[in-house]
Amino acid sequence: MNITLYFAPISCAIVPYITLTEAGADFEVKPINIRGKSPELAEFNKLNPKHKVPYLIVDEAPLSENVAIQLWIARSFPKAGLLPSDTWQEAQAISLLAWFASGIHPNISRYNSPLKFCDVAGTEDSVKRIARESLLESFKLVDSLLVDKDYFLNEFSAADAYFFWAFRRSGLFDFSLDDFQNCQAHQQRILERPSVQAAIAYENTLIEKFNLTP
Ligand SMILES: N[C@@H](CCC(=O)N[C@@H](CS)C(=O)NCC(=O)O)C(=O)O
Repeated sequence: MNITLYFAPISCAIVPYITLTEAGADFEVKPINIRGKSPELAEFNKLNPKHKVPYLIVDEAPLSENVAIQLWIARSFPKAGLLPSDTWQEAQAISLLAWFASGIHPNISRYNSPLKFCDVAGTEDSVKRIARESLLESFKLVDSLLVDKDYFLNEFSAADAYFFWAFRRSGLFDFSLDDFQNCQAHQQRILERPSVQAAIAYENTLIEKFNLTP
């Protein structure tokens, strides 16, 4: 099986990089800079009409959307235990993944690029304020889910990898996440995983190559 991951630094494409690495999968990475205007990005946008990473090609067939990508990785590499084998627990993990992808991620995007969401003059700060308030509300809820827990479920799962990205990405913004002690502890715990360290080391090479400011 040939697996290619289209990956951009500082993006949520780090989630499948982590889970493919956890799975011991053999995969090729195609790096792109989604912030720039390179020929690689133009090629990627032709290939993927959604213009978003992560984008996976498996034996020439494309798969988009992180939730589906996580489900595919988990089911293709069952020994890695990236989703619980119990059906109810698996549904809980997918519920978390879907919330992170559709409830939390869009507010990260709004805070990062408010003008993509409302271009009426003078509304930028308002879009950012509402996105920040929603993020803080979500992190408060996540913090309560992580009380006395190492992971969201019994073991590390794809949900931990996704939240790792969301919280880390939000930590690059200009507001404090210090109140969320359980999320902070979770972040440190996930950072210790070799898969995550490998993903970050690779991401750092691209941050340098593309001359990006995180
Ligand atoms: N719903 C998609 C969202 C993916 C997404 O928004 N990716 C961002 C990076 S974190 C992206 O590719 N942005 C490029 C752009 O908006 O131009 C998923 O869950 O995979």
